[in-house]
Amino acid sequence: MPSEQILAASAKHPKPDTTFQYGTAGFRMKANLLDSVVFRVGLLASLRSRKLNGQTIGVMITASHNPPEDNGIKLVDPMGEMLEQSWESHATWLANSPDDKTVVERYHTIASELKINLENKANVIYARDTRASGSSLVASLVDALQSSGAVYTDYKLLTTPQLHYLVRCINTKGTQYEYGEVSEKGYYEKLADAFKRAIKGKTVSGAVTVDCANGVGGPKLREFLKYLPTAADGGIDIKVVNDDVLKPEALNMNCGADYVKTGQRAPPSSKASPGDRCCSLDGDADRIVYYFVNPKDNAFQLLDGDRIATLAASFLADLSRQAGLSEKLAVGVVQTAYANGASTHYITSDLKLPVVCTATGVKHLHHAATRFDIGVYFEANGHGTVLFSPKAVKQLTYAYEPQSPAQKTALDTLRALLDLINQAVGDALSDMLLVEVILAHKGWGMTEWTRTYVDLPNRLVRVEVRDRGMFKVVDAERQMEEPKNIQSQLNELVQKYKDGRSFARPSGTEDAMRVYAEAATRAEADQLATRVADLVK
Ligand code: NG1
Ligand code: ZN
Repeated sequence: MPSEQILAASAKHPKPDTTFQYGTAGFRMKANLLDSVVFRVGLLASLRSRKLNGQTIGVMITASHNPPEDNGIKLVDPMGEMLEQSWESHATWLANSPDDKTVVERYHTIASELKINLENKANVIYARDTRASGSSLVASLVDALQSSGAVYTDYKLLTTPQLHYLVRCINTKGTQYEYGEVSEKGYYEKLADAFKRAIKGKTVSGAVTVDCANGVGGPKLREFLKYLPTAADGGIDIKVVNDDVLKPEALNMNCGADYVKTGQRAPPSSKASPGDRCCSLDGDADRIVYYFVNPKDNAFQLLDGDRIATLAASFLADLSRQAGLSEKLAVGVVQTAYANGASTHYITSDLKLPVVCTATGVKHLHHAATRFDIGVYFEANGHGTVLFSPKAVKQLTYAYEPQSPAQKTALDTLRALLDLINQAVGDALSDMLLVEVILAHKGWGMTEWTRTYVDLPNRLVRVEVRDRGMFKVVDAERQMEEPKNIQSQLNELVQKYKDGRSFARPSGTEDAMRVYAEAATRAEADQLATRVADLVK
């Protein structure tokens, strides 16, 4: 009997005295607290697959940019998207069951409330990043999958986006939306082929140095290089750095996308010369930021998610115009309130494209991007991708007939990008090739890219508060509704600063408030952030 098996298996994974919450990035915390959570998420993965008539569900064990001693777990839905939001509360509820008996009871309650036929097949695939705690957490996951009778495949070490890719490939296999071959090799082949088509006739100038945060992106990028043409063959030269995965304590330490974005500086280990094009991935390779040292003034210049979004949006809008498709396909950009105001202004005033602002968390951006035919979404921290609607896919792949050789050329590039860009989730390796392709097409170096707009000075601060639950924010987290008096005081403060903008919101991943402020000068942005922080303290 599965119930007895689940009960017995659950007893091997006792819950510590902690309250868990499935947040913006699934469950994430110190790895030593996660054993019971992983077991219970495994049970939920079985239920989710059964609910969806045996479609394959993904489980990723990673804590992304967090320190090496952390880990985390998240579920991937059949098309490679994040777990449907309504299921997050089931995950939280199951994870907080006080004892094994309650685990089994809640497992059955979820099944009966959601009318899940427990006789249905359950199919689950999983992978992990390079953290030392990963393999023991996988063992807990396997206990759950076995005791709940799921069929499962272990994909071992993968980047988060690679797992999302595989889930989508499996569930679209044999349909008209077939996404790719179901293997890691299939992922490299698909992207490498798309890259070759997208870069055709253009030259990538100089090499790009990729800091892999000493995470899973390192070995995966090295493997990927075997499929990518070098510059000598009309491709790209990629220098891989910070790819030491044998020293677990090196993960995300003084390197990686989060280090670079938060500190606005290159990793101290960087040997790049002024002008060199560099980028950094995070620990599970779903985020990327670019940067370089400007040879003119030796100043460090960051090109974050906002820069990638604006670059991609401008290129895709140009291509769709050149292909004769601009009337048919609506291009738009999705950002969060953390996007630099200068980038938003550039998109609306210069690119003349619509911008939608959503709450923090990729699931919100992803959802909003599906409302455009070509929806570009990025968080400022470098997590994002571009989504093509079913209508866009139809136009690009067969419905639209180009009227001239120029239109045909643009259409071919769009088609290549459709395959190059990961449609399931933000993917640092795919995003990097996208950026490289666009720079090559535009004939731009880092200086030209930087010149598109000037970032407004900004400051992000973390504020410890007694209870972040008392803060209620609305309007894509830009307005504070509760406590009642704060927003009007915040407005008064903001008015005093030229180009001032500020908001405060409770973090979804840490027990703290985050305050963001921007203004015309660095000193003013700092001051505004401090004053708003004082308001919420
Ligand atoms: P929180 O802790 O809710 O601010 C952070 C990032 C998000 C997102 C999530 C998930 C900032 C300001 N916030 O969320 O953008 O990436 O983590 O990892 O960067
Ligand atoms: Zn990540």
